[in-house]
Amino acid sequence: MARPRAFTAGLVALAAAAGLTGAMTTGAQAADNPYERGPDPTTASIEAARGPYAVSQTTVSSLGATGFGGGTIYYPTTTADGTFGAVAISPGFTGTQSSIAWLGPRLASQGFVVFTIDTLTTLDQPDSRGRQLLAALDHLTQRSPVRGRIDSTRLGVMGHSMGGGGSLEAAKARPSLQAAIPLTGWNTDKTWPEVRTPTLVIGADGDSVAPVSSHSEPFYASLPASLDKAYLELNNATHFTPNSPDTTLAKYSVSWLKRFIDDDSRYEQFLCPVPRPSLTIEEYRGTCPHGS
Ligand code: 9J3
Ligand code: ZN
Repeated sequence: MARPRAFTAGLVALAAAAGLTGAMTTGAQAADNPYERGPDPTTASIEAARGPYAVSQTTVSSLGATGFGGGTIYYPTTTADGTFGAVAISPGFTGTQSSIAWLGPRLASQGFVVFTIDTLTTLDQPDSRGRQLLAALDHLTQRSPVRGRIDSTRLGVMGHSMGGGGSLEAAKARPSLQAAIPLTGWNTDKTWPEVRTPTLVIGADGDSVAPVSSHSEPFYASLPASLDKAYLELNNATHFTPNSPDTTLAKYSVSWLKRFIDDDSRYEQFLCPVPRPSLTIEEYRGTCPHGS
């Protein structure tokens, strides 16, 4: 894979010298990356309430789930575009899947199979939530009715609060995961040097439940310097901002999942150079450029 990629970069450089970048880039990338899905992205497309794919959904009963509490699978309706990457998402302490449900169709419409889960009990701690996210991914790829639509080598995890802490636990336990995104994450473990999964840590400036100074910031800082990682601190936001549709959270989550689950370099433009502070971004840090 490294050789064709370098070769493609060379072709693009030659094309740029010849003033042909626009025509060259699209064709070369489409040929180079078997995982990319959907049209070339724009700021409008990653900010949109819905992406290009129509979405269907199916329920997984707690009675039919092993090691987690069941949930809802959101997936692109079409079978014309091959397989998709998949993401499991855990709610936080005392929460149910309804608290993070908006992310199901939001992310699935961009071209992912998304599993919003219930936990075994609403009081489960982050380490348990991490194991449950992995059990949910196993269910998704091995037993669910949409298993044939999923590329089981291209999986990610997300979660809110203790579910975000759980997404770090899941990544630490299963380094084959391609992306992790803790949302206003909470964990008593502040150090994550073991993680090998590209991780976008999203915190909120006004979070008094999981203050960024004692949760998201040390999580980000402790991830390996060599890792593809980023820290997005939402401006004018609280611990519960991830429980409702949020454009900034969504646009960078979509970009991160596309960049690392689909290996889709078309989304690098939204991540690097790192976004500047704005009315919605308190702070953004990242290891740019991503990939190698
Ligand atoms: O999942 C969360 O919202 C974690 C924050 C919390 O309520 O911790 C209390 C122990
Ligand atoms: Zn640790």
